[in-house]
Amino acid sequence: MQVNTVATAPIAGQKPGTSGLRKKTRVFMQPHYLENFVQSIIDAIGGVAGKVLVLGGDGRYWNDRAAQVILRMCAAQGARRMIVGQNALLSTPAASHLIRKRGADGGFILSASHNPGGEDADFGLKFNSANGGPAPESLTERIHAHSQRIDAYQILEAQDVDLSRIGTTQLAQTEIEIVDPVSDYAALMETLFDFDLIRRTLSNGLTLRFDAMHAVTGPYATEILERRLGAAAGSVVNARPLPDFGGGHPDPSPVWAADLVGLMMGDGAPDFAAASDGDGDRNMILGRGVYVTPSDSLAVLAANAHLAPGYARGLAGVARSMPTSRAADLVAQKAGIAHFETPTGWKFFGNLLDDGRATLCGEESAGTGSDHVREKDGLWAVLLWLNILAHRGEPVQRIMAAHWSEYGRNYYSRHDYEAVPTEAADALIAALRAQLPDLPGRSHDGLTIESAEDFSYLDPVDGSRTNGQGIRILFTDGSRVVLRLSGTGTEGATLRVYLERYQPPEGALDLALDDALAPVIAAADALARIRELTGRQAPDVTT
Ligand code: G16
Repeated sequence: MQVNTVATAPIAGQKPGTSGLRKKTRVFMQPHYLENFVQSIIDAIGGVAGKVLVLGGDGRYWNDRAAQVILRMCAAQGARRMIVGQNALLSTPAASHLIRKRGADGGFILSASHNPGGEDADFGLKFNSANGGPAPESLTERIHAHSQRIDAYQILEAQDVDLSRIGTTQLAQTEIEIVDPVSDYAALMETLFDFDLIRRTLSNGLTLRFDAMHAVTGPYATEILERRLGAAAGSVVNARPLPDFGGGHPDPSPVWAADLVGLMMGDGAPDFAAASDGDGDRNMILGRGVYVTPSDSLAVLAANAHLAPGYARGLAGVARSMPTSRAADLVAQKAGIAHFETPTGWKFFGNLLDDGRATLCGEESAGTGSDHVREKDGLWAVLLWLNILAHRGEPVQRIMAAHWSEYGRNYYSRHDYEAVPTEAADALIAALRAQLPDLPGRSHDGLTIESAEDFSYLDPVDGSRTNGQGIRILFTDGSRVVLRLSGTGTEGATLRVYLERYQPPEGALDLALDDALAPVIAAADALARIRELTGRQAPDVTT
């Protein structure tokens, strides 16, 4: 087979964001766009000759075509073996597990996560390293640098590989091993959780609904929840992955999974419900009559993880991203274990997990996970919740009430202003940054500012420092406002405003969220002049 060396030129903007490169699908489909980025990855990791790499994605529009290009480029450049999920499907956590289990040198994951899919929607590609985790900043910077000086890429001239049949085939000198995307992952889950106990609890009447949102988790959830654990047939809904996710946003949030929330707040709701996103790494947790915020979910999981066999020895520590509420810190403090605060982006948890300092990690953006893989893991969170429910024999609502009366409650919300002109968003952040030194001591809406800073993270494992990770303003009563620009959008800038107010156990634990947060919301607007500088009267999305 012939290897072609194709002349190309750098394409601007191939800078991986919070999680890989995400662009409009049509941008990725432009001549040379995908090839340039893949070649930049290959060059940044020192070539693929002799290497073993994993490949799969969330099944969105163009997933199959992009997978064939990556196979032809890796084969052209001497990869020893490519381990590919059947039909080029792999959830992000399953890909992470496969990289680790097979000792691979890394893997390509095709996904734009919870962003919608289709020719006029979004596409993405990220590279994970040999530890199974997202490429660290140092590598994503090298990838970007290569993309800015690329002049050629190499690709094999060959027919498509049939990815529908499990087994091993050959592409030039490269072995292509097509694997069942679900089985290794399901086996891993059986080692972590008490499947017998969960099975008994389900057969004794615990009811559940899992919304796979027509994304990649469908086959995983059907196999694990219905087949292995015996949940009633039909408990998993929207289970068939579709290239356009059925026209929806595969985003497990109260906004995009509103039907599920409606079901859980109405009569006849099941005991437990959950949803996952495009690539299966996010989760949303609901009980009858209650939505559990991702920050609270992390805290409850941290407090109860020892009830699952995989965590019976306790946790080494808990890590959360800076904008995530501080509820998990309270659990860690009481348990006398370490807690860490990292920048947004799962990649920042990698060193803490590899070094054994943190066992559980979580983010406000609907991600929770543990040291079983190096990505957040939606179905894992669902199974840990089920294990806890089965063990405690209490409904979700009662577990939440008990948690808050023990630790207090961190009322929490995130307001997103989407597709703001980039200059306006940058100007807002710059203006706020300029005032930071003068803020401590000032009062707004009854809240007095204790400290105000631009978050900078010193990685305790490798000593690297990451600056400019979001502005956080702390008030003397423990309330907090954080502002940062999203690193995953594909249109203009998304301003994220994270709002938190703490009530101690003896405080008011059942306020309406808007009432609890009203002073923090008012202070955020006064300080950052959000309405004035964005021209928006209200956030586009509130989660
Ligand atoms: C990605 C990252 C997460 C991050 C989230 C939101 O998640 O893996 O660590 O919290 O984006 O990031 P941002 O606030 O910059 O948009 P996913 O599920 O989209 O891959």
